[in-house]
Amino acid sequence: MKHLNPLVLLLAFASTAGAANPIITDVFTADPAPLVVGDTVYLYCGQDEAKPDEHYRMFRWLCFSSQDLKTWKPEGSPLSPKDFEWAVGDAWASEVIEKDGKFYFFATVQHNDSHRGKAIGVAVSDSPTGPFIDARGSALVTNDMTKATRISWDDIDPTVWIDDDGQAWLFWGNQKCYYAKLKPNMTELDGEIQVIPDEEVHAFTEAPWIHKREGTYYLSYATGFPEKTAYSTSDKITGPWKYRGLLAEAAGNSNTIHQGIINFKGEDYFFYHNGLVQAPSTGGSFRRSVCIDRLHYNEDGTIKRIVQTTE
Ligand code: FUB
Repeated sequence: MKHLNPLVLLLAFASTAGAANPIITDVFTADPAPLVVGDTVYLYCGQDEAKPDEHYRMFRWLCFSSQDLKTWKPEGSPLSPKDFEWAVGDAWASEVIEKDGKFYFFATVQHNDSHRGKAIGVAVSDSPTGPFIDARGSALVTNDMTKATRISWDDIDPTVWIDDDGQAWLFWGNQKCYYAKLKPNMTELDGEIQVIPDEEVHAFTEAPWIHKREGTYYLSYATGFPEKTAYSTSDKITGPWKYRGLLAEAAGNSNTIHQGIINFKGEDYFFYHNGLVQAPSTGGSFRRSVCIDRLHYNEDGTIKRIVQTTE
């Protein structure tokens, strides 16, 4: 039998090591929010710590960094709900954005006033890896502010977009997609909270994410339940939005999928989570794992259906 050169074997392994889905295999990770800073992608996600028969148990957010989207360096936990004195737990979905050299961590938590339900806080740091500190000492958005509130968990899943004119916008929601301007300090809303009309976001569930390409704004979001990913487009950040169809089918063995989209080194990527078995542990809707797959556009700017892979 012909023996393979061990160096060739090593290089073959090294070129794929870490490239497989899920991208993190030693802990369960959910709600990916990727941020590009120069030649590095910082990935923020919640850690799922539920046992196989438990529902959400999420005590902290984790950060990982990568220069090639294959090898991920753990950067520890830059923030937890305990860092918001007015919160009592639940490290649900988040997004971090850079403005003027500072990093703003918009995070979903459970408010300590049970009438307020889930709420959105904002923490700030000079570094993408933290530590982040509460920038307000109170919730940025709470349940009693949104006029269309019907459930205690509708103020979740913040996503932030800074437009070409420097204006920052916050989008969030469950069942309804809300949006509002942020003041230049990034820590206060500026003006009324708006609601995107239902017909502009088809069967909106949660997890809005904004990105822009060639003058078109893309609003992607989880639709239905179990969730798939859908998207709408507009030529203005304030809409009106036109529903464009499905972007991704339901994620394996998870009721949620929660996507994040970036362009990195000229290529487009779709981050999401699934609940597939992660040897030697069982996955599921509350034991999720972050995955990455390629995102491709058609010539007319519509997005091709994401192919979920294990590679
Ligand atoms: O991880 C907790 C919640 O599940 C998130 O806030 C939602 O987007 C869903 O993924």
